[in-house]
Amino acid sequence: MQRFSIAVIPGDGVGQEVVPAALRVLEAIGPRYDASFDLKAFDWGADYYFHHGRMMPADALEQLRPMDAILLGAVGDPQIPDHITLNGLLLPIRRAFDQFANVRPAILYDGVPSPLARPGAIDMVVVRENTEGEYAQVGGFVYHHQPEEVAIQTAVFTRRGIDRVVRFAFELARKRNKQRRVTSITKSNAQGFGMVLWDRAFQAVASEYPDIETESLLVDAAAMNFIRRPESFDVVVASNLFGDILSDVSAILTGSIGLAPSANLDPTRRFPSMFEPVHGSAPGIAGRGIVNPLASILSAGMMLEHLGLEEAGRSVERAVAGVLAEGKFKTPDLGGTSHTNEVTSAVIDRIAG
Ligand code: GGG
Repeated sequence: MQRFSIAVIPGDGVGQEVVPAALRVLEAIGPRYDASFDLKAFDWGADYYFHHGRMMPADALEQLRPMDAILLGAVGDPQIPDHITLNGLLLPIRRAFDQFANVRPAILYDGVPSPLARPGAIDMVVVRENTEGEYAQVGGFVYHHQPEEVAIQTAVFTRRGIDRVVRFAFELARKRNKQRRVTSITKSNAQGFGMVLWDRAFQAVASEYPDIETESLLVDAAAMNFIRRPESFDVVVASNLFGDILSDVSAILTGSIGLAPSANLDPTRRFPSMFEPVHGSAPGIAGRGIVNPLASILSAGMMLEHLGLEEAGRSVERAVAGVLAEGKFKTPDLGGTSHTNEVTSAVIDRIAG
């Protein structure tokens, strides 16, 4: 029996509903693959902030460091500015554990309506640089809170940071063995330093992969082409901000952000990687039992793959695809009336069957 220690951070809003759904699936699948999960729950997030003035304790990273993986729900609360919730929990974890590749697959499953109505045609992965770029939090205020206030926000691009995420994207294109194409996204016509460095690094790494086709797009053209020809994308590699934005586009093209999983990977495996749905805390529907649990369940499937339980991960994805294709249990974001628990049970039934 393989045992894995999993840090569980449900966080805020619908995170409190989708993480228990993913845990139900893990509980069902573990025995089938001779694996068990030692879960350690952490009550960090907005409620913790209201009591302690911070999103997680000072030694949070030390508590997480020995774990095999982290399963996260969502962060964000209407009563707290979003930059506090994000910079107080999500971003420090990504940076401290060098989770430099944020992998966000977008697959159009059978049975899911897409605004572009091209069933089966979309199967792409956005690889988002996850530790630097526009999210580096370098800058400051001058004349803070005065009428002449000035804010400076600097993006940080390092050759090491670009090289490693671009190389990860090429390796992923080889491993997927689908279209064998990597598309790089920048705005290097306007951002003449960091993104020019990105273009140069991309070309240099690409020369090591003559078997993989390449494409470079400015982010505005990429936004257009995600809509116009989504089927042409295989692996897309982009900076922290552009990857975040484009993966919301790819999520909605494949039916719903409620179906979009993600993995924050430290591919070197020095530190625990973190798995979370792309969606946020969705306070508008939190507590009603109608949030789509599938993004969180698919994220748990990605965690299983990362832990070396590849077949278990694939069986989670097959079960989700089966539930979607059948179309009997769908949450409201997909046009249905099912509850979170019903969709989760349908996935578990398929795993068991
Ligand atoms: N599922 C995690 C979550 O709450 N994401 C919301 C969010 O604002 N994410 C920003 C980011 O991924 O950078």
